[in-house]
Parts: sequence; structure tokens; C-alpha cells
Amino acid sequence: MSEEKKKSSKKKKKDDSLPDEDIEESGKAEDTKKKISVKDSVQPEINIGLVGHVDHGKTTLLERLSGKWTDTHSEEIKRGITIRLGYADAVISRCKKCGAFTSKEKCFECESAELESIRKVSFVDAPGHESLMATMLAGATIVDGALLLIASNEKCPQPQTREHLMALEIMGIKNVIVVQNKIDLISEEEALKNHEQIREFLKDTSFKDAPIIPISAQHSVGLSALAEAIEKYIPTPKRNPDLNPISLSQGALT
Ligand SMILES: Nc1nc2c(ncn2[C@@H]2O[C@H](COP(=O)(O)OP(=O)(O)OP(=O)(O)O)[C@@H](O)[C@H]2O)c(=O)[nH]1
Ligand SMILES: [Mg+2]
Ligand SMILES: [Zn+2]
Repeated sequence: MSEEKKKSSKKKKKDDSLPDEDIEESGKAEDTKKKISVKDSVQPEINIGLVGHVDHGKTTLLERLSGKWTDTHSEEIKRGITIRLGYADAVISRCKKCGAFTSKEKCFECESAELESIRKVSFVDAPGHESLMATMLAGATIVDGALLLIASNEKCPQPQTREHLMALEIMGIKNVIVVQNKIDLISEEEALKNHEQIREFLKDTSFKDAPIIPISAQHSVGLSALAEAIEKYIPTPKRNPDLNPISLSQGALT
């Protein structure tokens, strides 16, 4: 296991609990609701999955986006892979100083803390190992959109790159962002070649026009563009509060 992982796994658990008055306030009239910052809202608006082949950087990216390392089970730490679904919330904001998007308490670009909150997102981190497909599928049933992680230093597609994308397709998930990760390990020329490979792979799927965002999760490069893409390409689905909870979750998948 890398030093990076060990460090992150020791991170203090974030306290998401809210004082009672905030919960009360969020139940008031529509205009009052708008005044309450997204950061303080109790429920995330949308669930976004992180899927893709083993070791392509899903958990690392989630840690960079949310500040939380979700591989906490002793077996996950020992083997250096995700085994159970991981969950972490983040608030997507726009920097008031430079206009860049972020999912942390500071701007990814200029580090300013003057942010305008946009929406609270709940991320679901799936395992990429081939033997854990059932766990990935369980995760896919509860998400509204997904980030498909593809390591740019490997040939595309790897087996679970294909399988996970097929699973999203079958589940009826429409909004997918392809995240071309680990660009720190390759040259610009190789990155373009890999981009072409990804496009070729997407061509025969229902995600042929999905955006491809190049990043290095480990070096926190491209995260602002990714946060912006999440806002642009994975909108909050319209939910019908009159449906019963089971129909509601099914409605989110159509
Ligand atoms: N060089 C480089 N390494 C990275 C990057 N992102 C992740 N890694 C490394 O890739 C390895 C796997 O990262 P994880 O985040 O555990 O990958 P994963 O997709 O969550 O793996 P599974 O959950 O087991 O499928 C770790 O050693 C990370 O440090 C990156 O952008 N650049
Ligand atoms: Mg993982
Ligand atoms: Zn900024």
C-alpha cells in the first residue's frame, strides 16, 4: 500500500452532523430555503457513483474530492483494494475570486475560501475488482449518474471498464462522465492517443458523447474541470415526492 493511502486512511472522520436549528430552518418556505447555504442542507441532492476497473483511482479521486478516505475496513487496508461500497459527501461550489469550481472548502485553483455553494453531492465508491461485481451492481442501483474512471497509462478498455459501463447502461443511467486518470504518468502525446482509444470504446455504447475529463487524482490536477463537469453533465433528477419510496428510487433510474 502506498504512503499516500496510509496517510489518507488515518484521516479524522468528518463530522457531518448539524445543529437542530439548521434542520428546522430547512423546512421553511421556498425563499427562506434558498437563503440557507447548500453546505448546511441536510440531504445531498444527488448520488454519483465512481466506477471502473480495479486500481484506476476511484477511491483516490473520492478522497481528493471529499477529503474522506473510504477504504477503512482492515481487509481493504491490507489488500489495498476497495471491497465494500464507500460513501462520502461533498459540496460543489464556485470560487468567488477566480470562478473555478471546487468540491472542497477551498478553491482548487487559487485556494480562496470565498465560495458560493451550489449543491451537495453524495458519492458512492464502487470496488473495481472482478470478483466484486455484485457489490458494484448494488451501488449502481442507488446512483443518478456516474464517473467512469479510466487509468490513462493502460490500454482502454480493461475488462471492468467495459463491464461497469455496460452495467450503467442496463441500469438506465444516462449521465456519465469519463475521467481519464493518472495523466501524470504519461506524455501529452500518449494522453491524446489514450483519449482516442476511449472515444473508440464509447462509440458503440449509449455514452458515445460522454465528456472525457483528463485528471491526475493523486496530484489533484484537473479537479476543478471535473467539479464543473459534474455540475454541467449530471443534473439533479426531478423527483416526484408523491410517489412511494420504492417508486421514487425506480423513478430516479429512468
Ligand atoms: N500516478 C498516479 N497514481 C494514482 C493516481 N490515482 C490513483 N493512483 C494510485 O493508483 C492506485 C490505486 O488507487 P485506488 O484509488 O485505490 O484505485 P481504485 O480504483 O479505488 O481501486 P479499487 O477500488 O480496488 O478498484 C494507488 O496506488 C493510488 O495511489 C494518479 O492520478 N496518478
Ligand atoms: Mg477503490
Ligand atoms: Zn479560485
